[in-house]
Amino acid sequence: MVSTAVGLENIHQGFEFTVSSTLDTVDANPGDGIAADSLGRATLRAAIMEANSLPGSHRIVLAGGLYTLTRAGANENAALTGDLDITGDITIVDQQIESTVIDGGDLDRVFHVLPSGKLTVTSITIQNRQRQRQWRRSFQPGKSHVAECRAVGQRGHGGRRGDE
Ligand SMILES: [Ca+2]
Ligand SMILES: [Ca+2]
Repeated sequence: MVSTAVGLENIHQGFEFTVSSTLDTVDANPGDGIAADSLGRATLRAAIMEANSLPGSHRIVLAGGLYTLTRAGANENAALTGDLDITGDITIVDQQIESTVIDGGDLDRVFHVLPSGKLTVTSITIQNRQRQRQWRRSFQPGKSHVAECRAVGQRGHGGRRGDE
């Protein structure tokens, strides 16, 4: 994927972050309004860290492709390692040009919505998650909305809808 700095614009009271790299790297400076790692790459994890650190409702737009989580370290709640922790108000969508897959890499859950967080995910396939039974906990009722997503298990138990 192209590794350019994120283009962002202020929409309503929040930001829109466009992810341009499928790598799994952390934001270099959370809170500066820019989703970028130390090399300027706008990654999904950087966008989530940035959105978590800013007040308001934010949108993260993914280009199609495979986003694999590669930073080992479960039981961490700052989105630095393992699952992508959501503490802000975040909507994740894809551009619906081609399919978008977020792969947990068997490291942890994919998303963890903490009590302060709110997550909406649309039209994205989630696969290779550990802790399959924590799907509901990862998307707490009232705090998250998962629409038109597919959850694909790691042992071929595919196709379970994740809209709950
Ligand atoms: Ca930043
Ligand atoms: Ca985590």
